Amino acid sequence: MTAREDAVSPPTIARDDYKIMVLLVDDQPIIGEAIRRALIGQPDIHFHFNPDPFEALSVAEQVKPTVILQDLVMPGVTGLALLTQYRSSPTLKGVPVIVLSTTEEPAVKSEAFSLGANDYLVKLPDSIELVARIRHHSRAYLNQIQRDEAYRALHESQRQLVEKNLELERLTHVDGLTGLSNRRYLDEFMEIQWRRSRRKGEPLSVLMIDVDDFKRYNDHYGHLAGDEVLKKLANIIQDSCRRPTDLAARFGGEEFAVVLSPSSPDETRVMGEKIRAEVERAALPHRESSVATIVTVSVGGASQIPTADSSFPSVIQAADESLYDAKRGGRNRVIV
Ligand code: GH3
Ligand code: MG
Ligand code: MG
Ligand code: MG
Repeated sequence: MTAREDAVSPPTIARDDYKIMVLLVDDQPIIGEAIRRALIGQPDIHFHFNPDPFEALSVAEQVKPTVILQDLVMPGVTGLALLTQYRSSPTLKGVPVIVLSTTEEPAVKSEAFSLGANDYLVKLPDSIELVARIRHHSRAYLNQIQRDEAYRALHESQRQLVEKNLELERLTHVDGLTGLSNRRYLDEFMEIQWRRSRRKGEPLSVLMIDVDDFKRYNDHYGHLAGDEVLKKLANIIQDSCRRPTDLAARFGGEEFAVVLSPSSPDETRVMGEKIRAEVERAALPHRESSVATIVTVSVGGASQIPTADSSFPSVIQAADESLYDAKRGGRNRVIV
């Protein structure tokens, strides 16, 4: 048993549950008549005779045989050439082919098998043996189709499970309103970057960004309009993070955090200023602001080289203190 059969073992098709479709491709109508007569009295065996070898492929694709009886010697094209064509057709490549030939030459038989024939009968075969072989090959084919379908279904359900897990993982890391990373992911990321910066002796920098007079914004424009502002600010902040190692996150409420690693205090200040200026440029109206007539943000930043006795919250705390200074200093400004 193959690993595939082991993984999925669907019930074998019972003999009466399927219809057998025999397609005979032979240039001689008299052979067609003889095979038709041999199959009389087998209600589950359907028969289609095609005397035109040039039509063989398209007829086979329409008829959907469970087994093909294939003549070898025909005018214009050989049965072995047709066999090769069946084997390279996506819809026919698995269909069993019984070669029907007048020759008993071992070399011909050998070539037929090497080109993908499943069986070889010398004309005219005994009708009991013919029926037995037709049943045998059709059953094997139909069982294989059923196994393939069960395997595909299993594969599909596994794929869906993997996708659901990825989606769940994404949801635990993403802020629902803005689509930025959430606080939980920020903490995980900071922990990793803090250790990495410590190993390398490089500074780790954080910007804390807080909307100015946002309570007044909500009071005047409503909470839903406030949510829309947060989404727009999130986009502006995300767009400012160009380096793959930069992370933009929603820290909570109307506060955002950006992690920059590695960055000097000067680079950190430049980045903070860029974000502040982009928010200003967006010119989102805010009539009740104490600073201007548009939405503005205050930004506090800090840059620290991790030491053995420090941990990542210390750089967040330092950035938060700078933010407080920016607020006290009049808002809409950057202090690093
Ligand atoms: P400051 O300039 O000092 O930062 O003033 P502020 O009004 O922005 O500061 P404060 O901390 O007093 O108010 C923050 C406001 O942010 C209060 C709260 O209603 C609002 N806020 C927090 N989270 C959300 C949110 O998810 N959506 C909306 N619309 N508002 C929020
Ligand atoms: Mg012939
Ligand atoms: Mg705040
Ligand atoms: Mg605020």
